[in-house]
Amino acid sequence: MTLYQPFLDYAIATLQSKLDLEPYPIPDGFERKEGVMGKGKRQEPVLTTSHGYKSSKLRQIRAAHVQGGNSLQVLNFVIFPQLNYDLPFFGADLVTLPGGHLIAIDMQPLFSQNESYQAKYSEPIMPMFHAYQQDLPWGGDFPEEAQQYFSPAFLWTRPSETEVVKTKVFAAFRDYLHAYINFVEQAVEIHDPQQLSAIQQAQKSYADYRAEKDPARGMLTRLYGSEWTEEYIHGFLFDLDRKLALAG
Ligand code: DBV
Repeated sequence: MTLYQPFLDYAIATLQSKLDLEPYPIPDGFERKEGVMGKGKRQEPVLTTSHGYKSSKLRQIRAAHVQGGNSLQVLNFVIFPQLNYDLPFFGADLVTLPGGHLIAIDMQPLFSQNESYQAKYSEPIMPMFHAYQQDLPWGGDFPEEAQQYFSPAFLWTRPSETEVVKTKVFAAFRDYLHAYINFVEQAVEIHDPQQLSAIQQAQKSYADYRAEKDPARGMLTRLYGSEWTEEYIHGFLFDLDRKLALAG
């Protein structure tokens, strides 16, 4: 059992029990990919698996799970709502590298500057955020241009102990997911053309940003080559552009 497998299992089982999930197609060649990290005696096999689901309100629920031994574990888990809901994204980037753990969990807003949007989707979770921040303090610098994509409840932390990941981070992940599912259950379809167009623009901006700045690009390219990696990023991890182009 690897560090983030329980997170993935919990998320899928919980979403499955609360929402009516269907599979989301994973393009050929991306369900499972093996590679090798490091050189000589320090070579480690690395397995990357992909997981995809959808529901009536959620366009894509997807995970990339990288398992490469004690010093390389990643679970990147993102939920992209359908474009006719104003729901935030659920985003978790759980990363273990030789230097330690790097944890990002958030409900990433469509409209970070909008007060009523914040009141609807951030304020209700601030008490939970403050409670976790006691044990999971702010992790320091992160890219300034990314700030517009995060909410005030952004949990960003760099725990040094693996035990903290297994306990506190896991608890935060579960609670954020439950709060997100509550938002999903309450969300009502949007019909106003102006609002729909703003949502589509915000979703595109987020997906384009994530695809362009994917912090895993270097690691994935070293493991699996650039052709595979670019196709993985644009054809599965952040595929909104392609889907919109198909829809015409
Ligand atoms: N990050 C992804 C995907 C990953 C992934 C799809 C498949 O978006 C992994 C895997 N994140 C990953 C790895 C690293 C990070 C780091 C491997 C380490 C990179 C390295 O050190 O080599 C939040 N993730 C990070 C960092 C941030 C985030 C801020 C540090 C980056 C840095 O130091 O430059 N997650 C990241 C982010 C958003 C998010 C910016 C949203 C806008 O959700």
